[in-house]
Amino acid sequence: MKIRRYYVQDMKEGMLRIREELGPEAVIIQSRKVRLKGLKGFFAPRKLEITAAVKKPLREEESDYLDNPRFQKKVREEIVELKTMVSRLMNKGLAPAEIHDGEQEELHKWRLRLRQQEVLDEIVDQLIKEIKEDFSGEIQLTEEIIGLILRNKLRKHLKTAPEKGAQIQVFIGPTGVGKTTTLAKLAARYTLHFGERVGIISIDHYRIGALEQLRTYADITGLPLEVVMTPRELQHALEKLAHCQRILVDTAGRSTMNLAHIQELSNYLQNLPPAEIIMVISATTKSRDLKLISENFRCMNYNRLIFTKLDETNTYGILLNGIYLTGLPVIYLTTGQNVPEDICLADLDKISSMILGEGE
Ligand SMILES: Nc1nc2c(ncn2[C@@H]2O[C@H](COP(=O)(O)OP(=O)(O)OP(=O)(O)O)[C@@H](O)[C@H]2O)c(=O)[nH]1
Ligand SMILES: [Mg+2]
Repeated sequence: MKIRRYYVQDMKEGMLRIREELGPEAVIIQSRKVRLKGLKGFFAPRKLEITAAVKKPLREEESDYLDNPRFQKKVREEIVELKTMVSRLMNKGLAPAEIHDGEQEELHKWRLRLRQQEVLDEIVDQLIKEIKEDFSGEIQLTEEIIGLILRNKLRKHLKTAPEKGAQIQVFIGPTGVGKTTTLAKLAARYTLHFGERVGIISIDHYRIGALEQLRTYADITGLPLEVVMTPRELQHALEKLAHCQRILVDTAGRSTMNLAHIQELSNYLQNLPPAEIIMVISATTKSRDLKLISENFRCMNYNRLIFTKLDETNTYGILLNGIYLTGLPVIYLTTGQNVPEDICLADLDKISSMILGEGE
């Protein structure tokens, strides 16, 4: 209970002051006419003394705090700071409403950057959420620190596989992504770089000219080439090339939408000895199509990825998206039409830098 005493001219003035200071809940405990102390009080008319009380007054410290000039100054400063912050965001075309759930500006910048790289929204959300949970309030998350944390996280989420994992490598994927070109690059790499005996098989008999491309290559390099038309012939060809340390199998590109064609090709691979079935994906593929590709080709039981045509884009989110959607590791990246040079081993650091837009 808070009790206060007022000296006023009359009850009307007293009620006004009590309302103002103690609020509408205040009650008058006592009122009486009194003469104020001192000589001045003796000659002046008598005053009305009112004693009023309120049950739940403002806490002493609280009311003192609000009245405190230092507190008021701090509030004014904070308002100025907020105003500056809002106008800064507006100037950058980043309206406050766009701040994701009140997301810290630096974190939001990275969110936008990952989106620009066309990393799938669900992956961006997950990465940012992890950072928020792991580092909430512990350290000042500057743009640079967030970049380092993201790099670390990407290294964990991305997957690569060493080369030469199996004797047989089958190249599958949509049309025109660079399967035959990549096979030629690798045939040269294995022969020239590692001194291996390499054999080539083609089960590509759909497109006119497709076989010619490989035949010319085999003629120039002197590598044995077997052309097969049925799954049974594939078995025979594999036996014929059994002496090779590496057997590279080219397939006809299948339209992602033509499930019958994909299924037909998968029949060839049913009784294959353990092999690397490599899904070749162009880095220029749209995210939505990537989902379709990863699902529609699933019946082929592919177990590795190669990304081609990295030279034709400057957004690299597809590397992370592809690994995320398939759960599979990448072996190689290709970066141009030149055979054999435009190919390199997939490297976690290199891929992370590309996705973070830090260039290589
Ligand atoms: N820019 C660029 N072009 C590439 C790359 N790899 C292949 N290509 C080109 O892509 C085109 C198609 O290449 P192919 O190797 O015939 O593609 P494919 O997947 O075998 O095609 P299909 O057998 O018809 O399904 C050719 O012009 C290649 O030179 C690459 O890494 N970068
Ligand atoms: Mg081809």
